[in-house]
Amino acid sequence: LPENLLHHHTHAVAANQCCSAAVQTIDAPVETVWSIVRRFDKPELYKHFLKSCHVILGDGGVGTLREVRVVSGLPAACSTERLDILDDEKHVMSFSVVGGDHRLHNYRSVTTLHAAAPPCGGGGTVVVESYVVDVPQGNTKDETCAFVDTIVRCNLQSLSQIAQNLAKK
Ligand code: A8S
Repeated sequence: LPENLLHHHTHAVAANQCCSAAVQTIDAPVETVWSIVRRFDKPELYKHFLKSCHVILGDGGVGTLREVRVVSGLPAACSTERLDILDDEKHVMSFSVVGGDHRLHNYRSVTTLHAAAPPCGGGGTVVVESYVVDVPQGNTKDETCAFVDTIVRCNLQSLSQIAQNLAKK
């Protein structure tokens, strides 16, 4: 296992929190996938549950704050998020939710990209995304993880589609 993989995906999880991770292989080079993931100002490029994003502070580097608005039909309206890690060499990005009108308090996620090794997917990318979040009042850990896992998996599938299309051009 890559050394930074365990490091970045090891979270301190309090008693009232839950955590999980998702993995997605993508048939596109790491740099292509990274060009999408690193754009903290444009998450709606691949997160289809978001309808808009505005940077409210910063220039896209660590410390930048964004406010995203969520499509209707979800138990959420908006979220304020801070960029915590953006490492262009190691391909690590992390953000945390610092406010907003939704139920995922203290959500924090880390996304890392890894070059896929031959024979399975040489030239491709393996994306690992892990998160930790408070379990909302009235919900169980399992319910919370099921809700978040669904969103994260949709985002990673859409990231895969977009990166693969970019790579083909
Ligand atoms: C991400 C991951 C998640 C985003 C969640 C889990 C969210 O944007 C949506 C619905 C919610 O209820 C919470 O990488 C929140 O964006 C789609 C508004 C935070």
